[in-house]
Amino acid sequence: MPALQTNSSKSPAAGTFDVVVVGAGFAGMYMLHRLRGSGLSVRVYEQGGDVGGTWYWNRYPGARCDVESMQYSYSFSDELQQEWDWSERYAPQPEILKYANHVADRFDLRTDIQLNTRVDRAVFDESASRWSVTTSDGNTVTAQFVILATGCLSNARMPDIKGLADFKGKVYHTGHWPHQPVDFTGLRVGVIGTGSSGIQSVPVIAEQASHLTVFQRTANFSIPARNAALTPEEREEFRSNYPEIRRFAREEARNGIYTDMPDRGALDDGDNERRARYESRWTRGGLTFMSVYNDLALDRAANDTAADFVREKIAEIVKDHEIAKLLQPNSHPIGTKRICIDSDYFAAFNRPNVTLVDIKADPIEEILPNGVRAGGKDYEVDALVLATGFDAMTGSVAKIELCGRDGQTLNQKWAEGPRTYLGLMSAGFPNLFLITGPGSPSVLSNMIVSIEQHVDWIADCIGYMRERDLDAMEAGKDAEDSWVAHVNEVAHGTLYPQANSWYMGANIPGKPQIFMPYIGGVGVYRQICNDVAAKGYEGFTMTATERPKMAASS
Ligand code: NA7
Repeated sequence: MPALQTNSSKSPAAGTFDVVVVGAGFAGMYMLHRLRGSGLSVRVYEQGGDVGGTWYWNRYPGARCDVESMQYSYSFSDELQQEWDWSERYAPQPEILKYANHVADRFDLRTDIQLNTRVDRAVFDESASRWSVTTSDGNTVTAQFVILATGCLSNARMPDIKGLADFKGKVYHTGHWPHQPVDFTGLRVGVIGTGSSGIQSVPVIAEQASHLTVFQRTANFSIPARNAALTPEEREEFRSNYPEIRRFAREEARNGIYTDMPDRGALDDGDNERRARYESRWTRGGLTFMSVYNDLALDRAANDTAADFVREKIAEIVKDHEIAKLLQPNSHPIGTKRICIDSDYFAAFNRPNVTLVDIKADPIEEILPNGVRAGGKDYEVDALVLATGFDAMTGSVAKIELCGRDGQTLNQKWAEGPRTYLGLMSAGFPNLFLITGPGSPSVLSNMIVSIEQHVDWIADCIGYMRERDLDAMEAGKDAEDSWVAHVNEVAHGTLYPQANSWYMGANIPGKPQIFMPYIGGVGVYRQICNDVAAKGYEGFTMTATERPKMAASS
């Protein structure tokens, strides 16, 4: 049964809303806050048992943000950013979830959020310019607008491995972790997957488990997080500089993170100077390793210098030469799969209780009731951790049956890959917005910066329509085609498409391989969106429904 809640008092009739928002993560919560501030009636549906989105589900050991928390936090309320105390440089998942709950309470959001409720279907009624939205509790409501705040990494993907259903021990997916603490003490544990979730959880599980076997298909680049407690002085320094930090992150940064901007390419420096720069970023830790030079995502020779540096570091950390070689990524340029941020990941392989299995060379044949068979060898395990990732960017949207004009579903339209104008709307689906949808910087950025930008743009756009009595808005097909072409062109001017990444949909068998996020940078993208709005929402059409004329009173 749904956890609560009341209809908004602003709702003109039960089950009739101005806006339905799908998802109560960081995007959905801020969207609700903005729309309520404009006097609209809003209902948010959230599948989870509480707010927080991806941070509600991803509770695996070692889960923490890979963007520094003083930056991975809302900027829309100065009181909030001045008063909330982050305890560490990279907040652990429980603290981020606590922050999400704090925001929900502080801005009194819960009254308009219905938890434990999935949106299953939404159908656009062209005559009324309204969506009819059906939820998992069997109810149907209507709304002029539907906004998908469904998250880019929220649809955990179970791998299709023979025998998995017959495994006798417990199976956990990192993206769908139990709410009760999991204790691996004394157990033999297998971790499948070495993306960010595997890399964060391996060192923590290794501390508990009697033995840990890590099954690696693709070795990944990872930079030390250098996580540490934040001192009051460090917090204060951020707070007093927030106006500039937030401005820079929104307008100038490529990835929505305040950092030094590179002024040269990797080959502009000699070997010693370049090494010193990499060394200094390695010591500083974190994602900004990739912004030491301005051509690491563009030029293979430049990229190789950074990749070689990290490979050398792995060889320095890992004592066994053969294991170090297996851990050194060679299949893709550094950064073209999301770079990972770790705390002692590579050092974990020096422990006597950790084994690395190269399943690229010796693929997993099947899961046995008590272990994993790979390359003809059996590895006994009592518990399995699947750190196998997500059907990213489109997975959660695809789970909803969205019927637009002429009965076409979004899944039909996107059968060959997602198509949007600005990542905000898809032609044929009027009044349906996506927050951080494919075709926007989204996962290539500090998500909260991109979320706030989209929420503000959408809220302003709805305000514009209401002021002018406009009922329907839709992306134009030509504008969408040009944008899709532009997104592809920019992506193919970089090294990113060289990796089999989830950015490309390559981790999901059968998913069309298209580079989904917009790589032009958040500052450039924001300017494009602002220009579109300033030109009266160029590329979109906005229409008013014919209303019956009132008879003139005599
Ligand atoms: P990722 O980054 O998609 O990593 C998933 C890992 O699981 C990756 O190493 C995959 O290898 C591996 N994988 C996936 N399916 C299988 C199967 N069937 N067999 C063996 N190995 C498999 O997901 P994460 O959860 O770690 O991180 C997602 C994002 O969350 C991350 O980028 C951060 O932004 C936060 P592959 O590389 O496909 O060969």
